[in-house]
Amino acid sequence: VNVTEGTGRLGRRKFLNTAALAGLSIGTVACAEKDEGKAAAPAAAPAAAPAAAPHGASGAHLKPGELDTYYGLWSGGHTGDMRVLGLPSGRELLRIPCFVPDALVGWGITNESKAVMGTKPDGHLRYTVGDTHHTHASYKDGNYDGRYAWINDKINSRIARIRLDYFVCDKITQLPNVQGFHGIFPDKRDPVDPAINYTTRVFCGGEFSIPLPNTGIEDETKYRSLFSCVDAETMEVRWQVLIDGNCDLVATSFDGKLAATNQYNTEMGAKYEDMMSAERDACLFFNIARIEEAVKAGKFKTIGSSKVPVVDGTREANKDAKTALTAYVSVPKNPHGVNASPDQKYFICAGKLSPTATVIELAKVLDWFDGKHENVDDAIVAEVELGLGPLHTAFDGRGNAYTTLFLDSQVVKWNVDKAIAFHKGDKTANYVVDRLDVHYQPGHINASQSETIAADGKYLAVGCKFSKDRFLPVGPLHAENEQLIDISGEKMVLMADHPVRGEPHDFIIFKRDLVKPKQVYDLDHHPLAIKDSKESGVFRNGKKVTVKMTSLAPAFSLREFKVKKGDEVTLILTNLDKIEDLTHGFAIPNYNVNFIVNPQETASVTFVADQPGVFWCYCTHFCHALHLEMRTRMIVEA
Ligand code: CUK
Ligand code: CUA
Ligand code: CA
Repeated sequence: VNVTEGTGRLGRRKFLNTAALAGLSIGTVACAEKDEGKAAAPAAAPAAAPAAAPHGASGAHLKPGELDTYYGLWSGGHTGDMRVLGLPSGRELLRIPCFVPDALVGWGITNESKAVMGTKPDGHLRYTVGDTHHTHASYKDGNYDGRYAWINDKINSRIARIRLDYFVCDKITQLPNVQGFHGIFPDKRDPVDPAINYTTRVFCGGEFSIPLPNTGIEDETKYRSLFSCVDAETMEVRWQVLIDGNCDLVATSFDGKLAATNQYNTEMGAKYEDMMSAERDACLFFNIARIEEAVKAGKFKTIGSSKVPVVDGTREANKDAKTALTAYVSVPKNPHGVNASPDQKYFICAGKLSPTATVIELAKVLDWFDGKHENVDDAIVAEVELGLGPLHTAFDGRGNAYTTLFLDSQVVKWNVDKAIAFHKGDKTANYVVDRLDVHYQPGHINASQSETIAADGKYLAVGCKFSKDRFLPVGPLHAENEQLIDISGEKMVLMADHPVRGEPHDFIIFKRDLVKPKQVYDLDHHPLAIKDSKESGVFRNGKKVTVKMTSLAPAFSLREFKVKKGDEVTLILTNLDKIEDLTHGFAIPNYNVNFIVNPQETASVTFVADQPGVFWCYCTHFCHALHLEMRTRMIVEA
């Protein structure tokens, strides 16, 4: 397992370069692995390393009461939420519902959350499913600034923003004319205005090609994908780029000038065999300043009922480097992740169906746009073999990259400069530094502060898609295995396994002092806040009834309230408790109502009082010795 040379072991399984086998093997190797004896591998790897890691990063086990030093923001996968972890402990601290209703906080139940999620004309939620993959946070001066995080919903092409002061989702935007919105990355500064040294745009990759507009035609040669730019503040879609091929993941440069997406379907095939028919695909670069100039100059069209300007980024329209909006850099067959190195110089595409990583030098991409060299592929400074099924790459800030090898169930640590030297012809450059078995089939990987200028090379987390034998069996659905690795030394050291509910995909890890969470709301955050319990009462306007109530442990301001059968009731509840951690809940039996109000928070629900009777509305969140007594009666008169 301890193969340290850059090549060598790959030859025997080079079948990956041949088309049909490769696609199939991804599905089957995962299952076959255990029978091959790979499950016995942990004994050979330093898996038995004690929780106290030897290299200086502290162990994963914290003493009771000890706080973590890092936050992790994890995508929740098809539970449609974002998860907040403390690291290195791996303890889950919060789930932030975004795209999918959540019974704890009443997400999708309260009027406020429904307004964020989006409703149909009948008032019901438009969507109740989601599939989050990628989460990234806002930047300032090349590091996270603690304002926002964003997360994608692949199913319904929505982007959600999370406020990192309250750790809540405050806006969701659906991208027009996009299906399979996958990669997401905020820009890190403005390409033109040096004063804007922080995130103002978020780029979104459209993975599935569709007819534009989507008229339901079958001829897939007419399908196209769009790359979208969303305004970080307004969350409106600023512009889109019509492209050839598809988008997968997204990366942005530190100077704000470039964004890129890896493309696995340059063939624009509709069947997977077609999607892997070409030997090479692409990493597609976007020249942000030029795109915005083109939009300003009116060089765009719109698609269907969408008003969003769409510029032409297809190959045909962008042959002339000096005016090109896009550049298609060729990379081997069906690449997966694209990641920006913290030294600000490179984007790295992982090979997936090719056992390689491709290192693209950003300065040379900009040179091509400036007409300084003919062939944009000259920007490729390394294309080196790493192992089977490379997917995603993280960085330690010391010149090393860490790439997951899905098929090999390994993380490979490799030195970027040495890989470049090797590619240039120095065959003595041993760019592979270390390999570590992980359990099993890793997808995303990220290191503490990895894609910031403050990459600190302490912790590496790996999202293993299969956990197999690593946890107690709980029936057919296995937990996934998020593994934590100490990367502070030359050798990687496995620190801990963490079961996680499927399926996280991507995550970021950053120092705890980069966010300043607020623990109590400002009463004014809600225009309907009931600031004085004396404002409580039942206010009737025909069949519409507003019930205003406050909570102050252990009582609701109204001990009972009366409405009539058939009334449309809007109940507004403000929690007047100011004490940190003093949250109340509000449940109405048989009315499908349950939500919480945090200190000084206001929330409301609207429902039709269609069942007469007495309903004990009670506090669902333990708040006081008299929590069980904290109730109010809703009397619905027949
Ligand atoms: S994708 Cu899941 S492992 Cu959606 Cu980022 Cu690579
Ligand atoms: Cu209020 Cu429990
Ligand atoms: Ca392909």
